[in-house]
Order: sequence, then C-alpha cells, then structure tokens
Amino acid sequence: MTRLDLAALRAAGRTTALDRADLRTGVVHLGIGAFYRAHGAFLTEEAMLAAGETGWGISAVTGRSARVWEQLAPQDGLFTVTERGEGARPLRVVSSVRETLSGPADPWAVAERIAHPDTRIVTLTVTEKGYLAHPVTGRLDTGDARVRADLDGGPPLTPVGQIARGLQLRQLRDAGPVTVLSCDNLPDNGELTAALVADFADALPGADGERLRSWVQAHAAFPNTMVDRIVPATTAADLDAVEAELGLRDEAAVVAEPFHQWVIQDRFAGPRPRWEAAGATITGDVRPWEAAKLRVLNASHSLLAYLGLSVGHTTIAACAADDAVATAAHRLVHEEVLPSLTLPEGLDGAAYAASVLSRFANPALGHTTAKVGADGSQKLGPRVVPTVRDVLAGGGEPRWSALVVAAWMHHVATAGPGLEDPLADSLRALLPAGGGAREVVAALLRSEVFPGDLASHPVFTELLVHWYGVVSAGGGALAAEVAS
Ligand code: CS2
Repeated sequence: MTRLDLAALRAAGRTTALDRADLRTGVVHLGIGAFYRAHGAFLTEEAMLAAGETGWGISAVTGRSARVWEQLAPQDGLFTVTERGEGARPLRVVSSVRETLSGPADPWAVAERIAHPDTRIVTLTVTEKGYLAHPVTGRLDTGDARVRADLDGGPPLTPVGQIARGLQLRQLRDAGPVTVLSCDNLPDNGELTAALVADFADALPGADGERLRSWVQAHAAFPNTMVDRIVPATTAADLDAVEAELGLRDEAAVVAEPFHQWVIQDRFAGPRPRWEAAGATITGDVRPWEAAKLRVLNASHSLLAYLGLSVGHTTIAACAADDAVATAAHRLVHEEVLPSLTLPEGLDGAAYAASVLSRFANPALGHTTAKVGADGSQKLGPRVVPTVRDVLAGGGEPRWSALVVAAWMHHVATAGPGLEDPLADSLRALLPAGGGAREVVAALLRSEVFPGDLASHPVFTELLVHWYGVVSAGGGALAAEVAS
C-alpha cells in the first residue's frame, strides 16, 4: 500500500488543508508524540485556517526513540487524526508540520531551529518525566547523567538543555524574542520550565550562565497552559482502519476523543498564532484551569487506572463501567476535590466532573489502564498531593485521595519488572521482601515522590495502610468500602 505523503495525497485527488507552498515555520515543537499531533499540531492548523495565516508551520522534534521520526519524516510531516465517540468529525489529514527533526540524531539542528529568527514559539510536550525535575522540589536534577552531559557542552539531548542551548544561540545571533510554551500536565508548567532553564543557566560555567539568564529575562516568556484531549496509543488495528478509509498507509496516524481544550496564559514575548480562532482560551490566569484539570480529570484518571489494574481491567472504559471503581472516582471528585478547589470563574464544578467521567466511559477509544498508570511517581505529586494537603489543612481526612496513592502503591508492589516508571529501580529497591500493607506503605512513603510533611503524616499513613489492605483483598472488598 502506498504511504501517505504530499505526492501520494495529490495523486489520490486530495489536497492538504493548508497550502504547503505558502507555509513558513514559526513554531518549534519538542516531543512530537501522539498527544501533540492530536492537540497542538491540529489546533495550530485550525488557527491558521481560521485566521488566514501561513507563518506558523511547525518544525517538530522527536524525543528519544527513532520511531516517531520514521513515522513522520517519510510522510512530509503529514498525519491523520481520527476522532472516536459522540460528535466525531470525519478523518482529517493535518498538514501543519513542515519539518521533522530527530532530537537524538540531530541535536544541534534543534538548537539552530530554536535560534532561527522566524521561530517565535517553542512548544513542548515531553511528559512529566521529560523535564528531569525533582518530583517534590521541582528543581533541575543536575545529578542526572543526561542533564550533566548537556551542561558539560555535549550535544543537547534533554528538553531543558535543547531550550537553553537554543536560547543561547538566539542571544548570540540577536534573533529576537521567543515564547516557550509548555503543554504538559504539570501545575504552573510555564513557570516550572522557566525555573528549570534558570537552574540550567546557574549550573553553566563562567559568565555563560549569567548572560543566558539576563537574556532570557529580557527576551523570553514562559506562559502557563492547560491542555486537554484524551489520546490513546495508536494500535495496529487503528492503522489498518485509517488505511482502509484513506486509501494510503499512515504510520503516524493518531486517534482521539472529539473533545479538546487549551487554555493559555496571555504572556507572550512576541507574535503568536491566533489559537483563539481554533477555540483556545487566552486568559490572564491559567492556574484555576490547570488545578481543575489536574485534580478532577487527571487524579480520577489515575484512580481508575490503578484500581482497574488491581482488578484486571485493561481499558479505562472498562473501569468507568465497573460500579465500584467508578463510584470511587465519583466520591474522590465530589467529596474531596471539588470542595477544596477554587474553580475558574464560570466553570460549574458538578457539570465539569460529570463531563470528565463520561469522557472516560467512551468505549471507542480503547485507552489503556497501563498507559494512564505509567510514570505514577511523576504524576501523583501534581494530581493528588495538593488535594491531600488541602483536605488535611481543612481538618478533614483525605480518604479518597489516599485511595489513589494506595492503589498506586499496590501497583508498584505487584507490577514486578514490568513497572513503567522512571523511578522503577529505586521504587523496587525500597520494597520490603515480605511484609504486609504497613511495611509496603512505610517503604514507599520514603520514596522521593512524597514531600516530608506527608511522608510521616499519621492520618495519611493510616488511610494508606487501610486502603492498601482493601485493594489487596480484591474487587469485593472495594465494592463494600465504596458503598459505605
Ligand atoms: C492521562 C492523561 O496518561 C495519563 O496520565 O491522565 O494523559 C490524560 O489523558 C490527558 O491529560 C487528557 O487531557
């Protein structure tokens, strides 16, 4: 079967939505995985189409694995988005990615692209673990060998190193202001990125660090953003279905729910795409949006995933259809998250929660518990810890938030060598050889996932021990507990 690319598409009698001859590069994106293809690349195309602009073509940089480059580069950056679920729109060929760069194979080309005067925006979706920040302090992990190699002047391979080296080149060439837009599920993601770049600058030798720091202060902006769209991993069956529909083979195809949301802080160092023309919200303060999304959607997603894994569900939709698991998520959101959250103006908490839980139930997505359950050490801090703290500060017991953490602990203790987590080795090393709930909980509370105040909090610890026992006892015990 013929592979999707510009010539094949033309030969098939189809055109791209954007005229590629007119398209210029204005955005560099770090981490072109499935999420960004279905969210940022898709919405940047929509924005250009709606606003009649052509200057926001994307230079997309792949992360560590060569797979994404092999999917996209031979296709002239073209890929399809298939929406699944109620309100799904027809298959779409997205054409906003003009160039695909391999981060690992071509690191200096990435820095050069960031330093190009046409580049006005650098976006990133590198997942929580890609920032190489300490889960509790949020500081750059300068002890990590990859960070050290970047600091020592090697080819920049970490996202923070790529940004810092790109900005240094920009400064040398006087290439003008630039906005760095983090699109990962982390609170204050823009401020975090700015702080990590500043940490990188501080760790540079001689006057280099000070020069970078002052240039960044004067010429770069790091707005916060909230991003939302459920994008499962593409399966072989998805690729075959796209091929049957398009008549061309698209190795970079992505599948997504129809829903998408993007809230962006209005703090840009220079021009930007008119993302609001594609439905994005540009606002002064993203914080309440970020907090609502992380604490309602991502926290209950994690709860579904870990409880689902403990009773053998492979998809999030199966978890949402399991009464006990879905009730636990409902109680988490209604009894702890919403009462402790300051909602963005105009957002109805109950309606938001209902829409989130019904999105999880979308059976057409096939989003897996394994995927949502991966990298828990990086996810619990942003998603669950703030609610635990707020409930405790209000004199309450964070019962349901503790269930998320206990179910994660159970997953860590039972996943064996298959545990998907950047801290997998150190978490496994903490686990006691034998021992019951109390020993496992005490051991994992010592991991670097938990801030000191929670690691030794008696109420939180007792809740964890209780829930660990319930989760270990299986589905029946959980059903009895959630009903009480
Ligand atoms: C999920 C998110 O994998 C996960 O941890 O909770 O990727 C979730 O699907 C997105 O944040 C939805 O916007």
